[in-house]
Amino acid sequence: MDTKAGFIAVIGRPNAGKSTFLNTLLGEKLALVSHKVNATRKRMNLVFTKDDVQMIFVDTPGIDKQEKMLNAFMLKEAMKAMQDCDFLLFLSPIHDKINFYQEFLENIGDKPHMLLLTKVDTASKEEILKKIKAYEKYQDFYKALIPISSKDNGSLKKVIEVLATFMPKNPFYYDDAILSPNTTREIVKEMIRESCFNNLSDELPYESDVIVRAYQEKLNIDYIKAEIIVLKQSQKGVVIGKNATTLKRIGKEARGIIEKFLNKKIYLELIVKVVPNWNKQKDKLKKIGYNFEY
Ligand SMILES: Nc1nc2c(ncn2[C@@H]2O[C@H](COP(=O)(O)OP(=O)(O)OP(=O)(O)O)[C@@H](O)[C@H]2O)c(=O)[nH]1
Ligand SMILES: [Mg+2]
Repeated sequence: MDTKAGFIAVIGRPNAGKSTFLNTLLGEKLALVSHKVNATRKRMNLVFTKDDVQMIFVDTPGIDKQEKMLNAFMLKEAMKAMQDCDFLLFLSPIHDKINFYQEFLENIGDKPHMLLLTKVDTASKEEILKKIKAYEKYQDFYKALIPISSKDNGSLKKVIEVLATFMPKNPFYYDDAILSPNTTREIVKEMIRESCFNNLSDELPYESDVIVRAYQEKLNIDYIKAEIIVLKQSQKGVVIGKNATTLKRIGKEARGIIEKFLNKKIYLELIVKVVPNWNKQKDKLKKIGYNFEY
C-alpha cells in the first residue's frame, strides 16, 4: 500500500478562520464563511487529494461555551470531530490570547496536533515573531506551528506539506475527484444560510436557519425550494422586508453563490416560516438537521 489518508479535525474559536482556510485550500467555496461569529453549525467534511495523499478535513463549529441548546449541539460536534480524527489542527487568530490554546491542550489528551496562527496578514512581522515566541513554550506539545493567511497560498501549501508527513498509511477513503461527501442539499443549505448571515443583522443570523424542502434536477436548471425558519412572527416580517426587498436580496445573493458552485442555473424559491423554539428543543433541532443522537 503506497497511499496515505487520514481525517483531520479543524478546531478553533468562533471566527478563527477555519472555514475560510478550508475553502482556500480546496480552491472552491464550499463552507459557509462570515465575518459574524458562530457561522458553522455542523461538521462538514472537505477532501483534499494530491498525488498519493488524501486528507479529509472536518470543518467544525467554533468552540464557544453558551447555554443555548443549539450551541450545545455545536460544541458536541466539535468534540466529536476531535475524538474521531487522526490529527487535529488548532487555528488561532494572530491577535487572540494564548490561553485559548492552553485550554485546547487540556482537552485533547495525546492526539497529535499542529498549531496554525491565522490572519497574519493583519499583523506586522514583529507582532508575528513575538506571538511565535510566546507559543514556543508549548513546543513539546505541537508537531508544528505555521503562520497562515488566506491571502497567501504559499502558507497553505506549507501546511499541506507538513500535514502529509503525519498521515497514516491507508487506502483513499474517497474517489480523488470528490471535494466533499456532504450532499448537494447540505451544501446548498449552508449557502442560503450564508446569505442570511450576510443580509440580516442583530439576533436574526443566530435565531434563523434554513431547511431545503425540495431539490429537483433538470437538464438546464435546478429547482430548489427552501424555508428560512425564524422564532417569532415579528422576525418573519423583518426577513421578508418592505415589499419583500430583504427576502429578494437574500435570494439573489444565495442564487449567485449556488450557481457558481453548481456551475448551473437555478430557480430558488424561498419562503419564511415561524417555528417557535426551534433552537431550544432537541426534536425540533433534529428536524432541521442537527441530530444529537450519535
Ligand atoms: N484578514 C483575514 N481575514 C480572514 C482570514 N481568514 C478568515 N478571515 C475572515 O475571518 C472571518 C471569519 O472567517 P470564517 O472562516 O467564517 O471563520 P470560522 O472559524 O469558520 O468561524 P465559525 O464558523 O463561526 O466558527 C471572515 O470574515 C473571514 O473573511 C485571513 O487569513 N485574513
Ligand atoms: Mg466556520
